[in-house]
Order: sequence, then C-alpha cells, then structure tokens
Amino acid sequence: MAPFSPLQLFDPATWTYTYVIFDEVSREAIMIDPVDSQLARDLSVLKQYGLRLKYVMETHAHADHITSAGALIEHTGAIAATPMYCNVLPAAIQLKDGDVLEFGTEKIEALHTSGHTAGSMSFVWRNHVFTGDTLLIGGCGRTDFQSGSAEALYDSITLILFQLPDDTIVWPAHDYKGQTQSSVGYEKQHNPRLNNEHGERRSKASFVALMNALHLPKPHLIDQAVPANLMLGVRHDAGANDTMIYAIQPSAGYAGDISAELAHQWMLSGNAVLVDIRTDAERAWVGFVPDALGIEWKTWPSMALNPNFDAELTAAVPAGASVMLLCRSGVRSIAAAKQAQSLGYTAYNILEGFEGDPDGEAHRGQKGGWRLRGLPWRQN
Ligand SMILES: N[C@@H](CCC(=O)N[C@@H](CS)C(=O)NCC(=O)O)C(=O)O
Ligand SMILES: [Fe+2]
Repeated sequence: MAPFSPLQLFDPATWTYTYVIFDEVSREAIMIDPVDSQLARDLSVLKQYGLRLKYVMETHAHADHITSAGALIEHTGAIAATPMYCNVLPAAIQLKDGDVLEFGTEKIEALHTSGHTAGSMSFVWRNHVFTGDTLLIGGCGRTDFQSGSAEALYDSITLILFQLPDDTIVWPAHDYKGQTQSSVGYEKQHNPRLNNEHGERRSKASFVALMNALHLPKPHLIDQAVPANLMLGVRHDAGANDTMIYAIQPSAGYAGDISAELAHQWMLSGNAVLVDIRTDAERAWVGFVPDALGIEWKTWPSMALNPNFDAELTAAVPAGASVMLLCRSGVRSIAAAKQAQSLGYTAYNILEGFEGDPDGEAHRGQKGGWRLRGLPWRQN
C-alpha cells in the first residue's frame, strides 16, 4: 500500500497543529488537538475528503488554546477520547496507557507520556507518533505549570518516545518556528534539550536544571483555556451555548437520547442513519421523513412487533454503524434503540420523535418539523 501521511493543519494564532488521519476505504477519521477558532476549516476538511469523524482526541488539556472537541461532537457525532489523568470528565472515552482505538482498519495507540502535564499522552499510528507537547521539534513542552514535572518528562521522552523505531515520524502539537515534522532518530541525536553541545545525552539532573531555568512567560490564554478544555471546550461564560455536549443523554441499554436538532445535524452530515420505525400507515397518513430508512417496529393495525425488524435493519445498515431511531413521540423508539444496540449498532433514541423540532420550523402552529420535504401536512 502506498504510504500516506496525516493531514497537518495549523492555527497561526496559537502555533498549534491539528491532525486528521483516516482509513482510506471506510473513510472513518480521527482528529487530534482541534482548535476552536478553526472549527469551520476542520469541518470543511472532513467534508472535502468525504470523512466521517469517529474520534476527536486530545493529547492533554491545553493551556494556550481552547479545543473545538465539544463543538465537533455536536456537528459530527464523533466521540471524544482524552487522557484519563487529564480529567476531561465529559469525554466518553478516558484513555489509559496502551489503549487502542480503531477507525476502519486503522489503529491508534495511546501512550501515557507525562511531564508537560501529568496526564499528557502521545498517540502512535503506523510509523507516526503524535507527541503533543511532550516532544517538540528541537524542543519539548514546558514543565512549570499544570502538574508539569521535568523529571517525568525526561523519562517519558527517553524511556518511551526514544524507544520507538528511529524512522518513526514525529508530529508535535506546536511549533514556533515553522517546522512541520521530525523523526525519533533525528530528535534522539540532535534535540538540544536532551543532548548537550557535544551531542551527548544529558543526565536527568542536567535536563531538569535546564527546564527549571527557562522562565517562560505564562501562556496568555491559560486562565480561560484550561477550565474550558476540561469541559471539551464548552464554555460556561455569558453567551456560550451550555447545552452543547449535553445534547446526548446517556441511557441504559443504548447509546443515549438525542435532541431532534442533533439528530437532524447527524443526518445531514452522514454520521448516523435515521431509521423511522413508525408503521407504514402512520408515515403515509402523517408524513414521511425524507432520506430516512423506514422499518416498522410494530405493524398496523394489530400493533404486534414486526418479526422482521432485525433482518430488515441488518440488511439495510452496515454492522457497527450509528443509527437514530424515530417514532411518533419518542417512546416506541426507546425499545427499538435497545434492540438495535443489541444487534451491534450504536443506537440513539430521538427525543419527542416525529413531534420534535429538528430545524426550528415546527413552531408554525402544528408539530411535525421532521416532515421536512415530505408529503403535505394532513389535518386530522
Ligand atoms: N506564548 C504562548 C505560550 C506558548 C507556550 O507556553 N507553549 C507551551 C505549550 S502549551 C510550551 O510548552 N512551550 C514550550 C516552549 O516554548 O519551549 C502563548 O501565550 O500562548
Ligand atoms: Fe500544552
């Protein structure tokens, strides 16, 4: 297979690199360290490459910019994966050392590389390592705030990252000089934080002394960025949209309840398949949802369970996909979501069902905003 590289995206205001990697066949993607002000760019990159964002990952709780992870979840249905010891509580996946995430047939492994912060991680994919602020090109992350430790950083770099093969490509979270990538072999030989002027490896004591003498000014956004990043970038200051990540309410037996708006967005972005489980008779009478897959949960008029539900769903939707179940009011769809989840799907229940308001158009005196381009409304 031809070698391929991560997409490297740059935020010039904070000198931050965001990375996108994806499986070429399934188009499932992950994004590492996205920046809030670049949300529109990042969404358009996903669209341009035809990608479905599966995971949004953070190497640490950043001090110098605010993540767009929460907003990306809202827009794409991605799942947040953050290092466990960074205490980003709303993230659905709390990564431990050695955890592996899969996207398509690709795999990425989390390595706990503490030092810049206690929870910091690096991520290894093929012969690439995303080092966050643990190892920078010709440098390393500072260790003077946010539970930083120069001793831990020395061990993480020399005992973990420098043990990767020399030809592993190094992709840092920041570069302040316009450099884009390096390799483990090059950094082992030439990184001046780890090697003295004679090219010899510094002792841990010498490294610690060097780090303690840096006296860098504090990142100017630190006081806003850290609390925001502990909430995946969802701010609680005036004007911020507090409801964002709470649009998914976890629930027992299925992936969770989602609002009509979120379901509509996921449908448009192709992140989940909308399954309309109302009876054929209800759909014909009340209105269809364009582009939805119609699979009855109960049959009319007996309202007995449809014995072919499982077969019809598995025939129409690929295994492992995300599905969103819609009924009239959001009750039947709970049972259907549990059933879909048990069949191996990531299944969501759409709150309020067909009576909900996916696009702000349902307030016109009658419910049924889901009938977006459907049949004419029938009074009854
Ligand atoms: N001037 C930047 C500060 C940049 C900064 O401190 N970056 C951190 C990463 S969050 C670092 O470790 N820098 C390493 C260095 O400058 O050597 C700002 O105000 O945001
Ligand atoms: Fe950092």
